[in-house]
Amino acid sequence: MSPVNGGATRDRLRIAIQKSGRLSDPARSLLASCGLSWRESRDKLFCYGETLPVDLLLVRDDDIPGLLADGVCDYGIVGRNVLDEAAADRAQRGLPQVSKAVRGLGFGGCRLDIAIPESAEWTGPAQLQGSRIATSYPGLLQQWLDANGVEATIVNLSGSVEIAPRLGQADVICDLVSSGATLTANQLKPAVTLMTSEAVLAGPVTPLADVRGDLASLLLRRLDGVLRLRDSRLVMFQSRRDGVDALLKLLPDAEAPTLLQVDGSDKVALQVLCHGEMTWPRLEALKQAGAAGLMVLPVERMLA
Ligand code: PRT
Ligand code: ZN
Repeated sequence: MSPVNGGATRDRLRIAIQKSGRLSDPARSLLASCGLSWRESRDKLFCYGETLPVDLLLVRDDDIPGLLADGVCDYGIVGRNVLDEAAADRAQRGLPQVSKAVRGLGFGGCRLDIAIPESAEWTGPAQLQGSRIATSYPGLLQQWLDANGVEATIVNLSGSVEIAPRLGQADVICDLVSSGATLTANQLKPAVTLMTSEAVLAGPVTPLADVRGDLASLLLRRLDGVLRLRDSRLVMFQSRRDGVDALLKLLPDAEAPTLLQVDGSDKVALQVLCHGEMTWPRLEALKQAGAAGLMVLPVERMLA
């Protein structure tokens, strides 16, 4: 039972997302493509759900794990890095885990790397023995140091981690990296990856028992449909009937095809739902194997 609201149940689901930042637009549009819409409040911190009783709370991403733990929100969209750091902190304080990632969402991808000065050579974790490492992820870093038997001083910074070595605050850093441009601009280079991250839907370890549980199931079903569709394409082509097996071998990510006899010929028309990217080389390989009239169509909606 959630400790907030006096442990009372709520009849509306509440989802926390980042108010502004890298994850806010993709999180909103993902939820919108699940059929949710909201009435914006004047303070823009709370959005009342219109199509379904699912409200949004717009907050700083770092606050999301705490809001979930306190039962203020039921679900949240947050970087796995933030969720895992909060979990590491709870573990260190001997607290039970109350939230977990329930779905990877395929955006906000990055890595948590240890980066060292460009001029240094990376020889392995032992090199960090006795060093000072600046990071905003002390819990995850400490876990990695422990796992690698390294004793180092963690310099906990909430921002501008990458300039810490130049300011003499630390020897190396442990920070998020996506393109690597920030490291290069600060004469640093990636040495080792502690974790790869993406935005996740975080939710309760124990499923919600009241009406919010039903709402969550509905939302997850829609979300699965949306996520599945994101890379799905309907591929249509014709081929000789005896060439179909060879063609389908080139589509290992396809679902069972629909075959239609083309009148007055030995040809069949095929419709196949593929879940991988349909690149030009893949299409050219299909053509080479006898596919004619190839067409790749986006799929707008699917209900399994
Ligand atoms: O205000 P609020 O606290 O909500 O936002 P924030 O500034 O803490 O977060 P924000 O919007 O920067 O990031 C939100 C989430 O996006 C992170 O928790 C990650 O899960 C994800 N993400 C993906 C990133 C990056 N890529 C990223 N590159 N978060 C931060 N960075 C930073 C990194 O810290 C470094 O400073 O970008 C810089 C490196 O980028 P490159 O491309 O130069 O390597
Ligand atoms: Zn933040």
